[in-house]
Amino acid sequence: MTAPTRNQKLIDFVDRVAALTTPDAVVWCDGSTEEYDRLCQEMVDSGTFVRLDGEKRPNSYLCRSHPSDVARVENRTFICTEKKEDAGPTNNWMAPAEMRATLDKAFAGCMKGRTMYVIPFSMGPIGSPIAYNAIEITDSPYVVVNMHIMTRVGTAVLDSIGEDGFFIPCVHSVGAPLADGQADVPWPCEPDIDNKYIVHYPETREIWSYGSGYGGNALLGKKCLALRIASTMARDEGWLAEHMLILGLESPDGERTYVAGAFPSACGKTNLAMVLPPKGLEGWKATTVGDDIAWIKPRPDGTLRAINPEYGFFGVAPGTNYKSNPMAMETLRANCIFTNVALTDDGDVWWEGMDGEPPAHAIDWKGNEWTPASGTPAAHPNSRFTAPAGQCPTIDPAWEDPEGVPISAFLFGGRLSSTFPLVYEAFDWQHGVFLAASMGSEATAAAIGQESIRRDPFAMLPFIGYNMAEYWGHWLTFAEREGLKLPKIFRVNWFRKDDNGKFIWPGFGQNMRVLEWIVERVKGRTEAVESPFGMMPSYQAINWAGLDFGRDKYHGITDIARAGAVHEADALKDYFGQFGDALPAEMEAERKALEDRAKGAPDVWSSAA
Ligand code: O2Y
Ligand code: MN
Repeated sequence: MTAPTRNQKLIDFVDRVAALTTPDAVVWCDGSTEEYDRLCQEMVDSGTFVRLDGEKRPNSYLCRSHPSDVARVENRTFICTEKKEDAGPTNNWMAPAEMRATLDKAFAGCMKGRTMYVIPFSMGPIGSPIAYNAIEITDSPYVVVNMHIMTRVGTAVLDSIGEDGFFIPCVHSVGAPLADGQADVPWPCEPDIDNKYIVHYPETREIWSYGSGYGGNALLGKKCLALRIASTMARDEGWLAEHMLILGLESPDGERTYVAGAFPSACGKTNLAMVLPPKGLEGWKATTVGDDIAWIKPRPDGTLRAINPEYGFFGVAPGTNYKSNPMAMETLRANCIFTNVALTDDGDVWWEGMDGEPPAHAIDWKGNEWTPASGTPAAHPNSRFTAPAGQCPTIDPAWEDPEGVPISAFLFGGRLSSTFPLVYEAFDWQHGVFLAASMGSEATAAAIGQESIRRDPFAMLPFIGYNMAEYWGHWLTFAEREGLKLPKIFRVNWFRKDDNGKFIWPGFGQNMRVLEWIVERVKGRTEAVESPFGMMPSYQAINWAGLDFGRDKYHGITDIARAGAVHEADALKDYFGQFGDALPAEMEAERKALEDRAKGAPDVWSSAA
């Protein structure tokens, strides 16, 4: 096939990869519906896809991966910078030359017997000043159709790259060449985990992925490009590439405020991205711009404007239901790909936690007969839906605006059963960076106040493309930039428990009450009380209309035990220690300030009065 571009760099890149991997054919993807439908049909014919019932789940497919290829492989994910310290202590590092030699061997002939697809894609609206173009080369048709949903794919991207425009080269292979006459399998991949490689060269902006066909390992626009490579580009170019949802919050007077939020896994990030205001807050509206990644650039008017670089949602299926996330359920009605969920007898999908009774019989994610008595999950815990974002009923009217949306507040969450209050606001930008750098979720709870926190700074631990401490320094520089309208920064925690181990805060739609307080703080319309952790709402500062949530319960989710706060300041000393000289002095200064405030606080500090 002749290349549909005159960009010599791109033609050379494709030729080089084809010469190395020796596919049987090279296909340039045009992003059309015809292309999507044709590849899906080919995968139905080959046994990779099951077409779901046309009435129940129109234009949708089920796919089962190899049982060994079900999630991102963090221990096989590498950041290859010339100097080890530039990758930092939280990343796997290998020298670029050594990795290139290893990958040259792995990729040699690896596409034999397969078609090599060239996917031009844009992360963000094509041509947006916040977006970037890229090319993914892959030998997986599953990747092609998922990329159709997750990114903007096609000829318009080639036009945008033009004859000499910039693009980020991404190379992916499932790592399963076919010998002459060898039959293919439904999910080809390299079964040995030690032979899988998810490799980033941040200095030259390249991605090479070998051996896995699953999610973040293979859809290279997502974590590899939009976070690991983009975070390095953002550092070098003065912007932010963040693991954040983007949410619009429209008050009863019609004014819309945008917030971006970072949450570690299992904190309900997708649910919050599609939150519905609860009874009592009917005048409020929440709109979805993005559920996972935000690219945020300072614009000439001093605002920080964000785009969702993605075009679809790649969400965890189990636990998604009409109570936890009604808007996601509506988004999934048609035109979706489901990976590793169960297949019901009527040709629909099912997963643990879906509304209603489990089916009496299904085919589980491994393709085996399943009943509720089987004693194994029908859907894999990391089973996924790939769904077009534009189908979400709460999608924001500006979600495709090339100029992005102005961010007024950053939220940082975690899953913590004690000590950390429902919501608190940073005293200033530097304190906010400290709050984000120290966030995480609970690992174990040996005793109240003694929890061990698995730190996940900015929810970027697996996704930062350079030294984590230097990344904090990058955030700190925003305070020094002239004319920037800095968003306020908040920490939130929906997960405090009572003495019986029960969650106190109802969460889900009720989180809108916290978001309302945050908007009111942004607008300067409500007071806050100074606590050891930050500025907090008094009981009466929260809008309780429609919810019976008394002052006693409020104590339970907002009181701060001095012992817990002192313990946190102590624990952070060890945590920050690993970054050595790279740690910005401001982080230790903030840690010390927390220690002093905590030591000077009463046994139990309260804002509930
Ligand atoms: O398991 C995977 O390959 C996907 S991981 C993922 C997918 C969507 C959004 N976020 C994540 C994540 O790990 O943060
Ligand atoms: Mn994510």
